[in-house]
This record gives sequence, structure tokens and C-alpha cells, in this order.
Amino acid sequence: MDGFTPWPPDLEARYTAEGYWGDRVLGDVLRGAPERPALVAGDERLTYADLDLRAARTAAGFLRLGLGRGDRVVVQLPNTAGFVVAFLALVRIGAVPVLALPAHRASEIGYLCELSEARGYVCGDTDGDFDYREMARGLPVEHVVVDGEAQEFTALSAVDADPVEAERPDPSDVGVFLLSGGTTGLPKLIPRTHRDYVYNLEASAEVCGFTEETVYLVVLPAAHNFALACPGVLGVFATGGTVVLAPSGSPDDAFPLIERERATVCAVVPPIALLWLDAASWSGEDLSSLELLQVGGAKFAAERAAEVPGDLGCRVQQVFGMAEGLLNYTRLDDSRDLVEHTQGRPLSPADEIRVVDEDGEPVAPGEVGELLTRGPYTLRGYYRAPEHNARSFTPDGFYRTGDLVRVLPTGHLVVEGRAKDQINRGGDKISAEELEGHLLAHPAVHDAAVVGVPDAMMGERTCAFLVVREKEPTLRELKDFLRARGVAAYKYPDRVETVETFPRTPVGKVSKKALAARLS
Ligand code: J2J
Repeated sequence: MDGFTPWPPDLEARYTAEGYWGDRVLGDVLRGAPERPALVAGDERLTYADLDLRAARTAAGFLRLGLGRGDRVVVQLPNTAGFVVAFLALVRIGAVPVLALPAHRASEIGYLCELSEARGYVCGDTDGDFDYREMARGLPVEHVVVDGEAQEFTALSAVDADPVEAERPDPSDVGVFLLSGGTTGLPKLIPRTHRDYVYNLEASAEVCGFTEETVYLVVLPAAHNFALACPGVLGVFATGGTVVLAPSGSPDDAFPLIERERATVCAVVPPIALLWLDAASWSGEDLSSLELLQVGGAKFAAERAAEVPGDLGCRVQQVFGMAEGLLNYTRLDDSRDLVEHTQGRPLSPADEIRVVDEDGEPVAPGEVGELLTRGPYTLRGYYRAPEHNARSFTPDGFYRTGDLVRVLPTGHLVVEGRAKDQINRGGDKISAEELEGHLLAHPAVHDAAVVGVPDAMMGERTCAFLVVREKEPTLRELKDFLRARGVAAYKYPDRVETVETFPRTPVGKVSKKALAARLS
């Protein structure tokens, strides 16, 4: 695929010879026994045989629409059976899902369709008063498939035909595109090959002790890397367990499902973990089936991690991952101290880690620096982004994560901060440059600088500093403006401050440190 950066031949040979990469493709992940429960979604309960048949019929339906190997299809679905079926069906025929989040709007979806030259878009019908079909009318795609009331489009239930043999994708093909958290003006796509993503999910399932008995509750968007493949939905399918879909992470949604389905594992971001710790003391539900709570996406405080076993009656696992690849997990047999105070260690023996200073030189052992990494499931380049790639990777192919870490003698990493221009709002990533670009389009805004403000619940919230031309826009007006531009709501600023001028660094760049300091 053009625009995809492959691994160099020596590493490809090594990862294959050492068994990290095999012949398996994403379409093969349904490995549970046919009669075992695979998926619980709302009132629907599907066995592995049911899900396999649904995926096969939908795959044949996509083929009949004219989609096939290498075709990109933007998928934007909430945690529904439709998401699981559409994903499995597309990867079976070698079509490549581009996984958007349900929160994305016309600005993000339109760009993803363009960048990926998508031939199709799969969405739900509505979410509250937002209508995905209305947005779909403006998209440059041939096929719109709607899981729900389809209006003039094709219903997902009608993408259905008798199963046929499809051309099998090559394990080295791009199997799925994930979205990067982003540090630039426009979102970036992360190509994940079948073999690297299969390794990602299988190795994760092993480290997390997933078995046929695992009942995994999905509360994060299933389209996010964490909930999809770390080990996530796909890791459960590969080990024969059961996936239970929840509409959200709120205790009102999640706790009754844990009780009813006897869920054993769940992956959450820190704000959800905090809600759960709080709610466990007064909620009436029986959470005793829970064995493991995976927490990641943003830093989880050691003090809170220490409360999980007592308050929720299960173990906690810290996960420091990224859609770009590298995953760090605390291990099930790690000491309490490591589990509470670190963000885990790399999943794979073949993960290579470097911690460097501002000049790119390795720091002394145990010192804080920027984390660079390469390995058998870490990308070698964003899709169709040569200029950005020149900055985001070292000449020898290490990905610059933008995360500041230190490494303990055990190999565990502690995340100490961030060197990238991004806000981590409770696990949701916001590119400062992207939001600044939107704000600059407002007629009253002369200049904009977006910074993260520490927040007890969310870790960080978003503050937009503005230099205005005339009357300063209120927060309400700015949000309405961003909504009208089709920007996802999680990117809206939480707070706006006007200033006369921005403080500058000695080289003349806006000093976000100095701006952030004004707030504390
Ligand atoms: C501090 N920062 C963290 C952590 C991620 C599993 C878990 C998370 C993600 C994810 C993921 C962090 N402590 N425990 O894909 O599979 C920040 C870092 C990182 C960025 C990646 C997974 N866990 N982060 O969050 O692609 O800054 O993936 O580089 O959304 O989240 O964001 P994303």
C-alpha cells in the first residue's frame, strides 16, 4: 500500500524467525468453541458459531457491494454488535477499517475519508440529537452503510449474502487504521498490519492471563486500541472468552452488567476508575466476579491504584499504551509496589526502548528523558505523512513517543510527563495545534494557544488562551463555533482566558509553560 512504511528486511526476517509474526490474519481471530458465548450486546447473545456466521454473511455482503482487499472503509460505531460484526466482516475480505470514535464529527470524519481515500463509511443512525446520516451526505464516499434506520443509505442488516470464499489478505498487508492522539494540525492515521496487530492482541491476552473463562466488559469505545486489542475484544475472541458491551463506563451502566454477566475483566481510563472507586461503596451491585481492572490512557495515581483491591475487590493492572504500538503492562505477579507506582514494562522481549535527552543522547540509567521505541508491533511511519514522519522517527526507525519516562532496574517505566504539544483529558487526546487552528478561524480571535490545566478528576482539562481582536468570545460562543465547524466535543476547551500577548521562549515560540503557570 503506498504511503505505508514497512519494517526493514533485516527486522522483518528477525520478527518472523523469532515467532513474533506468523501467518495469522485478523479475520482468523474468532477462536472460541462454536457453542461458547462470544458476545453479549444489549439483548443480543451470540455464540462463536452465531458471530462467525454473521461475520461471514456480512463479509459476503460487503464483497457484493464491490468492496474488497485493500479498500479503506471508515467505521464509526458505538459499542454495539454492529461494530463487532462490521469490523470482523471487513478484515475477513481484506478491506481496511479506519476506526473513528463515535464522538468524531464532520471535521474529523471528512478528513479521514479524504486522507484514506475511503470507499465506504459505516455509521450508526443517531446519537442523541446528532444525526450521522446527515453528516454522511457530505462525505466523499461511494457507500454509506448505516447500523440502524438507514434512510436512503444501505442498512448494515442488508449487507448480507451467502458466505463465499474471499481472497485472503497477506499477513503483511495493512489490516486496520487506528487514529493517532495527534500533535499536529490534522489527525494522523496509524497503519497496523495483520501480523503485527495479531501479535499485539495475542501477546497481550497471554500477559493478562485471558482464557476461555474470561468475561471482558467493554466500557471504553471498542474502536480504541486499548479496548480493541490490548487485549480487548479481539484478545478475548482469540482466547475463546466472552465480550460484554457496555454503552459507557458510568457505574449506572457498567455495574449492573458486571453483576448480571459475572464480568471478570474491564479496561478503563483513570476518571472512570475514580468514579468506580467512589461508587463501589454505595452501589448495591455484586462486583465480586471482577478479577482484574486494567487502567491506562493517562497516568493513574499510585494512591488510587492502591485503593482498587480494597474498594473493588480485584487486582489492578497499569497499562501505558499507544495506538502507535508499544504497550507496557504491569504483570499479574508484579509486587504491589511495582503495580501501584509504575506504568508497567514492555509487552515484548523484542521491544526496544531508548530514553534520551533534548539532544537525542541517552540519559543516565534511571533519569527522566523522552521515550523512543521500535519493535514488532510499533509503526515505522504514519500513513501518507512523509514530513511528519521525518520528525517523529529517528533515522534508525525509533518512534519518538513524546512521553517523558524513567526506567527502573526491573525494566518498568514510570511516566513523568510529556514533551509533546497535546492535552490528555482523562485519556482523550487533544492536539493543541489542531484546536488552535480551529480557534484561529473565529473572526474575533487574533491568536490562540491551548494548554492543559491540572484537574483532580480528569488529570488535565483544556484551557484556551486567546489574544482577541475585539470583544472576547464567551466559552459558550466558542463551543457553538466549534460545534458548527464539526469538531468533536471532547476537544472543546473547558476554559478560556484572554491575554494581551503571549509569553515567548528565548527562541520566540509561545511559552506554554509560562501560560500554564499563570493559572496555578
Ligand atoms: C500516562 N500516560 C499514558 C499511562 C497512555 C492501552 C492503554 C492506553 C492507550 C492509549 C492504548 C498512559 N500513563 N498509563 O492505546 O492500547 C498516554 C501517553 C501515550 C498516549 C497514547 C492502549 N497510557 N498514556 O492511551 O494512542 O502519552 O493510546 O503516548 O490514545 O497516551 O494515547 P492513545
